[in-house]
Order: sequence, then structure tokens, then C-alpha cells
Amino acid sequence: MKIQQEQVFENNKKNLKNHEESYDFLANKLSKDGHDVSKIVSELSDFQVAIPSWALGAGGTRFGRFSFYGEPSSLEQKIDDIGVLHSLTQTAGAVSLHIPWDIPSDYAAIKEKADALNIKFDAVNSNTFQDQKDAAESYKYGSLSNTSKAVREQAIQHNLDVIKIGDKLGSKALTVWLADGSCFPGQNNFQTAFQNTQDSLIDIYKGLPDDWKLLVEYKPYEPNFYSTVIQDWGASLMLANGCGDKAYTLVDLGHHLPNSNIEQIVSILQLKGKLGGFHFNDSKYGDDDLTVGSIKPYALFLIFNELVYGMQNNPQNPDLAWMIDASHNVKDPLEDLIQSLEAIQEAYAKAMLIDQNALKAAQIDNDVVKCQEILQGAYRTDVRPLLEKARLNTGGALSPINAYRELNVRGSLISERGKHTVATGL
Ligand code: PSV
Ligand code: MN
Ligand code: MN
Repeated sequence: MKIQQEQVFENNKKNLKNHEESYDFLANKLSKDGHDVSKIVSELSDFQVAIPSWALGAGGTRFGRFSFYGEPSSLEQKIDDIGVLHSLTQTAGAVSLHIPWDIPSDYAAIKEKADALNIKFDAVNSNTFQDQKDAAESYKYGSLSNTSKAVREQAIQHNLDVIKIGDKLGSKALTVWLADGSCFPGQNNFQTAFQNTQDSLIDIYKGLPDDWKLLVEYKPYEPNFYSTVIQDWGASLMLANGCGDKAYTLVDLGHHLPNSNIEQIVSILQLKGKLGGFHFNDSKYGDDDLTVGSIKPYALFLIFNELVYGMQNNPQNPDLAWMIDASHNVKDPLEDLIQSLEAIQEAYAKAMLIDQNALKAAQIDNDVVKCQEILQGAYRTDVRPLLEKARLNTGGALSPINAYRELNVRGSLISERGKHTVATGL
């Protein structure tokens, strides 16, 4: 299944007039308010988010999994699906692979396919949270933190292998997320587990090519429910600092205890030049991995406010690796990803409308009411015509969800691949 540019163009026709009217109205108003509208639109067109290979099939819980049919069952098919997303949204120009779920059988062919669809290989993810077939050692009691040297060595070697795989594809970052921790008090010595993890990460870091980054992802709980070795941004930052300049903290929105102030974490990490990457999703309770912006869109906007501020004011912080890390049980995964991409773009566009100078002046005056008015004024603006314009300028669909349905993408995938397919991954 490949969407032709011509199909998108035809599909846009019927909505073009409506779009032009709403865009002109909004652009006029924003220009009068002093915004550089074409700059905002081109920033939106440039903003690309990696799609994780494991989000293309229906998710599941430990209680069950309900297929959406026509799911990709090979890496080639996963790249094809991202091609569909990218044709419609022009925002999904990258893929993030999870190894060993996505080991390419033919590197040249995979690269060629991704190139043809304009898809880059973003951060590669290692997996030491599952035992692999025929592996000598088990990760049941941890990987990089394990008390057994043999287990730690196997996990280190896996990460070095993942770097090699990513290198062949053009990736420039390794993301490490560990399930390591303990389920019961007394099970682990916290200090030993942390020190083992640091030493193991340093060994991995030594194998990192010069132009690569090591992204250390944190998460407070699950699958371990008493303690997790890399539980929060502080632990991640300590470990990154212990490795060196090419190691950074990765923030996954779902990896915080309820009510954590994620925007503040993001802000301070950028100040210290240590925010390396981002996993977008949304949640009500824990690591729910729901569609981005579906539960707390205002929190997402506040995070983007800090990200925009950091991108403008913190040259010490590198460009970020953006990725969606969502998956659930009840939506067509491609529709879910389209909605997530739209929510990310919307939050980004609204954050770009914040008058940073006026906000700074109001902060200095301690005009608390004005500060809130400035933020919420931007948040309440319906920026969707700007997103439409950004997509239109780059050959995307005015309404990706409607186009996806009208072009019967899922139906075509089912007739190509069959009904009972299973995507590799969780
Ligand atoms: C863990 O919950 C996580 O967020 C990590 O990023 C993993 O790599 C990903 O989910 C997929 O399991
Ligand atoms: Mn994640
Ligand atoms: Mn997660």
C-alpha cells in the first residue's frame, strides 16, 4: 500500500476553499498581533516525529490483545505503514527501531525503501527487558544492574550490537530503557544496582561512535513494582553525567508519578544541556501509552512552551530526538498515530504563539494574572488552519484522518496482508 501524491491532492480539493477561508482569517489576525505566520508554518512543516516500529500493530494488555487486521508482520511492512502516515501528515519522517524485534534481513533494501518514502532512522532501542531465544543468560533479575557479571556482559554486548545495527542504517542515537529493579523490599541493594548500571552504561558509552548520543530513559515503576533502578530524571541525569558529554536524559511523558511537573523537568534539563529525547503519549494513571493529547492537552502545551523556550534560548542543549511511544487496545493504530501527530503539532503551534517577551515582562512585574492570560490566550487559539497549511505546503492531506478513511487505507492493507496478521513487538 503506497499513497500517491495525486490521491492526496485530489482528496484535498473539496476542502480547499474552507481551508483557505479559515487560514486567511487566522493568519490575518495573528499577523496583526505581531506574529510571523509563515515562519510558524514553516517550523511546523520542518518538525518531524519518529514513529516507533512497535506502535504499528494493535497494542494489548496482559489481559488480551485485539487485532486491527492487516497489521505489518515484517520490518518492510512497518516502513510501508510509516510511509502512509508520512504521505498524509508530512510529519512522520522517521522510524525508531526496537532490536531484536526489528533486525533487518537486508540492510540495503530496507534503507532503499525508507529513502524512497523519505523516512530516516532515528534512535535505535535496545531490549534487555525480555529474554531472547537461545540467550545464555536470563534478565529475570535485571540486565545492566544484575549482580551476575555474565548477565551484565550479555546485556552490554546486546547494546553494542544494537549500535552496530543502527549505524548501518544511519541512526545517530541509542535509547536505553531498563526494566531493572525489584518487586520486594530487600530484594536488591540499591547502591550496588545503581553502580552496576553506571559501570555497564560506561562500557556501552565507550562503544558509541563520536557523532552518536546515548539516551537514558527513566520510569518509576513497571514491570518492577517496588523499585526501579533508573526511576526518575535525577537518576537518569546522574548516569548520563557519569558517562560523558554524549549521554543525555530521555523524557517519556508517561513515566512520571501522578501530578509530576514534567514541564519543569524539561526546562531544567535543557538549561543544563542534558535533554536528549522525548517519548510522547498521554496517560490518566501511569504509563498508559494513550494517544498524545487525549487526556491532558493543556499539560502538553505547557511542556511545549518550555521546549520552545529551550530551543530558542538554550544553545547548550542539542536538537532533540522526538518520538511517539503510544499503543493501546481499541483504535486502528495508524489512526491513533495520526491523532497523536496532530496533537503534537497543535501543542507546538500554540506554544509558538506565546509572546515570550511579554511573558518575561509580566513575570518581572510579578503580574501573575497577565502571565496566565498570555499562556491561555495562546492555548485557546484554534491553530488547526496553520497545521493544514503546513501539510498543504509539503504535499500532505488537509485532514489526514478523513483522507485515511476515504482512501480506505485499512481496507487495502487487509486485502494485501490478510486479516489475521500479528505485528512483532510487545
Ligand atoms: C517502556 O515503558 C517504554 O516506554 C520504553 O521506551 C520502551 O522501549 C518502550 O516503552 C517499548 O516497550
Ligand atoms: Mn518510552
Ligand atoms: Mn513506557
